[in-house]
Amino acid sequence: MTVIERIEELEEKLAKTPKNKGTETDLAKIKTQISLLKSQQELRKTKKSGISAYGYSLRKKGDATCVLIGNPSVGKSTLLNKLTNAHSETADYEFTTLFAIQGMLKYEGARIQVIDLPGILEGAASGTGRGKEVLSAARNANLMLIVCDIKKPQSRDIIADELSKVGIVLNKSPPEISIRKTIKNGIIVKSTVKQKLTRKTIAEILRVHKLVNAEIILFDTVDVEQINDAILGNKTYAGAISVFNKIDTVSMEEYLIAKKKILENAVDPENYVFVSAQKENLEELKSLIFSRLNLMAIYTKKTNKKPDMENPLILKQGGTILDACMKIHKDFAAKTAFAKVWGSSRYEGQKLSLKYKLHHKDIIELCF
Ligand SMILES: Nc1nc2c(ncn2[C@@H]2O[C@H](COP(=O)(O)OP(=O)(O)OP(=O)(O)O)[C@@H](O)[C@H]2O)c(=O)[nH]1
Ligand SMILES: [Mg+2]
Repeated sequence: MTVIERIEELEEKLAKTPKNKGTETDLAKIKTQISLLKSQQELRKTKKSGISAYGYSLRKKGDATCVLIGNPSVGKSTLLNKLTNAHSETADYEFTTLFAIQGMLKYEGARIQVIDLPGILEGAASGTGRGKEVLSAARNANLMLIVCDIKKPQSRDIIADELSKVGIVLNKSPPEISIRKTIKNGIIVKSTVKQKLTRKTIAEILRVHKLVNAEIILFDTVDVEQINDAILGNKTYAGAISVFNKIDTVSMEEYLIAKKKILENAVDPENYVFVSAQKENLEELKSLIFSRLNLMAIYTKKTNKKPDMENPLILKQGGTILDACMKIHKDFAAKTAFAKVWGSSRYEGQKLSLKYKLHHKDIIELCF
């Protein structure tokens, strides 16, 4: 029996099994066997076809990376050229861009790498065109910019769907699950929150994965798929912004109607922007990119000097004074005793310890 036949057989069994509390463990076991086989099959396919992101994947640079992804001719390269110093060829025919091209977006002192990818079509995840390679290059980015033409807004969902088929989860954080192999005592299930699945079911899922002695701690309420994903590590979590481009090609009235309809159907309308890459300045998009990358700019100053407002330190949100020191040089952390903070501190120039969590646009003076 081939792997595909085995998957089909299990899927049939799953469909036939009644769904109630009494069959929960059996259903979970079948689902887990299916995910395990699918992931093995995927691995085999990738190895056989030699799929690599060659030509599409670029080395990460700057403080964070985002990719432009979408159907052909929606204006990805035009956007790249407008957002960054790059020059990517643009033309009114499809598949103008054949390889990844990058540029650097400078915003609020941050250097954000923007990668322009070739256009992809529906079916990309199952191999249409070079879709699989392009999607796999997108996996490395911190943020996806899904670009579509305002006249064809449905293409946003098609692209989001293709990304999801290769295991890229958009705008969600991974459930917090910790799994640790142990040397004895079998499977131990611990949970800090109420679970829908029973402990027995959760333990059985681990056993299907051939885990005999292990401790699993759940900090979120999870389903079977999420436990499987955590064990197989086959999901990538990334932020996404949906960019509806070419608004200059429709009348004001058409634009307002289209925008209203798109936003009404959106799951996360706060991540939607409407632009004209050709005509507009793209301040709103730049600002959204910066905030969705969860970056913050921290300005530094020397004693009795004005702060350097040109070259801030770029930290991830939630970063501390210690992280700021490390960003300058690792030796700085050992030397620094505390910092004076202007901005988020209770009063100007408050002396705070290295553990203090900074906020965007704080000014700090490191004291030795
Ligand atoms: N009117 C108008 N045209 C645009 C806009 N953005 C891009 N275009 C045009 O649309 C065509 C395609 O733009 P590209 O930037 O090459 O599109 P792409 O998404 O990179 O296309 P591929 O590389 O083929 O996937 C070009 O003729 C652009 O000039 C826009 O905001 N308004
Ligand atoms: Mg292009």
